[in-house]
Amino acid sequence: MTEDRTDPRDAIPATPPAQDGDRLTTAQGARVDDTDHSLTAGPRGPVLLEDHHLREKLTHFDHERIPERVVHARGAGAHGVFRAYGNAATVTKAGFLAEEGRETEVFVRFSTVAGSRGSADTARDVRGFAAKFYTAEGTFDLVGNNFPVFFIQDAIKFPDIIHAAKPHADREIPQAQTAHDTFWDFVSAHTEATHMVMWAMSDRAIPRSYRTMEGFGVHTFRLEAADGSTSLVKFHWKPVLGVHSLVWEEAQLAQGADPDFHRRDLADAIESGAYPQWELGLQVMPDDPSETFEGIDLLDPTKIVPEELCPVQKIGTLTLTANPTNYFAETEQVAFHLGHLVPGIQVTNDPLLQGRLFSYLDTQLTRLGGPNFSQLPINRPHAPVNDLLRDGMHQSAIHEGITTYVPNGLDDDRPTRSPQDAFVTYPTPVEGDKGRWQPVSFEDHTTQARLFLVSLSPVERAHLQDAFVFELGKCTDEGVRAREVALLARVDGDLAAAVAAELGLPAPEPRDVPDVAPSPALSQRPAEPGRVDGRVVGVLATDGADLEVAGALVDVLDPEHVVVRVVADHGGTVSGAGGAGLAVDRTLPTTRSIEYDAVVVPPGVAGTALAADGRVAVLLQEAYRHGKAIAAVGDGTDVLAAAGVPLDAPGVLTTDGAGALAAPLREALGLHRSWERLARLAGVTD
Ligand code: HDD
Repeated sequence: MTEDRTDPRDAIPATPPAQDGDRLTTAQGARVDDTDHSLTAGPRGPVLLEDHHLREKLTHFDHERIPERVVHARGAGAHGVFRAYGNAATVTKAGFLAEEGRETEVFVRFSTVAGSRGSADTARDVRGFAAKFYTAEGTFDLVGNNFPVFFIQDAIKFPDIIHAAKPHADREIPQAQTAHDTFWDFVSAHTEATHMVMWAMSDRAIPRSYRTMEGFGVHTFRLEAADGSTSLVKFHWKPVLGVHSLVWEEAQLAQGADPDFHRRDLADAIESGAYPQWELGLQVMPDDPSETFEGIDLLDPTKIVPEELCPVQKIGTLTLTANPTNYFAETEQVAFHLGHLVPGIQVTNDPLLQGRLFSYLDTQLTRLGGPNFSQLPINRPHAPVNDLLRDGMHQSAIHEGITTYVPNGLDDDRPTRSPQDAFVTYPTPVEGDKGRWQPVSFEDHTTQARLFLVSLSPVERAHLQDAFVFELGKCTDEGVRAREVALLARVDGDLAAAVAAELGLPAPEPRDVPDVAPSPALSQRPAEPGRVDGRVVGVLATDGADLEVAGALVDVLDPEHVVVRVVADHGGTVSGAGGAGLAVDRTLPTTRSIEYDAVVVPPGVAGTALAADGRVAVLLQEAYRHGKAIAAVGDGTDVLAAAGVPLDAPGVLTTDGAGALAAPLREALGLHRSWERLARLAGVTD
């Protein structure tokens, strides 16, 4: 006789227990009455070893940290969705790219490279742009940066460049920056870094926001279409809001005033419904056996293919719609890997890419404590998984059966294998002698560095020059500075001479420089006003001022997701001239100019204690120096004048009435900065 019993295995929770029920419990589910007092022998006696709750609590806490990423330690993530246009079907069979209208969940992590997890967001650095697509055919990771090139051509040098960029080994300074001897010692000796160094010294290295950054897959990938044809491609992310940067002083200020500047911006934008968007684009090139395009070696990660030679074809849109619920569980534990590939996307022989294929899996083993990291919620594929991997640290699946191998006769030879819809490595021919080779086509290190330089607008070039002066000025070794300046002379004689002069070095010997035509797509200087979502306008306010302007701006700019913030001399509310109250968003002690893309002075502020506060003058002067729109309504002009802001300067808007301000202010925000003013300040012609 069989008893009608339930299977006790059914009671095993499918997911790890967390926050189940209202009662506080131990990790074993025993209810807890007091978590604030240790078990002691009498009110003043020693703590007892017997206190299992205390020991569990402290032990768990002691192990709360995992090793931070050796690079890209500081990051911010978000969830979103990718929607394919369908036009990529001609080049790839990857369903998430090829099928019109197909939506795929994505998790993106943005990061800086050099700084540790607690470093500031606005350091001059490359930004990581890593996207995990949870496709129906398996997970695909596009692990890119906001620069299209890299410092080195071969992964074997990666530990060296990173050691050189990280803080000095003796004192562990400086944090999160390349403005020090070892970095410049390395890049001045490894001339292949020259192109990337130009990007790193440009405004691209200090983005205004993650939302206004381009992203690049950097390497050339091989796409495979349903008909078996292949092409060589480069991936691009194009931000719908345009590409915009901070200016250097602003980036430096933010490091103190708001070290979470980018992280906050991303989370606030998503929370307010100003969903960040990028279009994914492809540069598609023939899969020629030479693996070159117009003479550019496509396996060299220090080279771009100018968009003018091969336009970027947009194939879908990524929209970030949700912030992580838990930073550690999602942003910290997400594990990217270039080997996470799906049918239709193949790697090439780029030696940097090849080394990365090893490093990313390897690093997760230490960082996430073992080989089962793909079982962590954020790393779980959204496609069905049926692998033959078993056991190991942190195994949380309960596998069934005894046949952990194939072929097998005990389970009908399951799981089945077939090339149908599988990732099958594309058969590219390989031959050659084993050796540590340096391809001749990898030897030109200056042409594209110059291409980048000559493509910049005059203001961007001036900023780049200032960045060289700052960074090399922080190097103490004169030999390092001189070597870098000599290298610069191979890119541009004027730039090298100007940097040398500011450093107090002799002018470098003139060198022949390559003759290149500019690629206008490389400049960030906008030709016309773009979108303004998430931009912030600060309105100075004090009791008795005419605050109608704030309301007028909200009416016009709010539908475009512009945030209008009231900045006052006290918290709570300010009452305007008409008596109406306005909630205060920021007070002088807690704010700094970096928080605003434009500053507005309404009528009635002049002559008040607010206007006389030195911090208002600093705020306006910084906004002026940083090329931001500054507006004054009525006698607000007196406040600008008192702060030394020239009323006739470009980007300084003065009107009599609140209503007339919104349209010109919107236009100024759309241009990001007054480029004309920045040009005047830099002493160049725009
Ligand atoms: Fe890398 C992290 C991007 C070269 C080794 N890398 C990492 C991240 C990004 C990139 C965005 C952060 C991922 C995240 O948010 O978790 N890395 C790049 C790009 C490169 C590049 C665009 C050149 C084109 N990386 C590169 C090389 C190596 C590595 C040549 C080693 C041979 N990268 C790593 C790593 C990291 C990493 C050590 C640290 C944490 C991680 O992988 O998961 O394995």
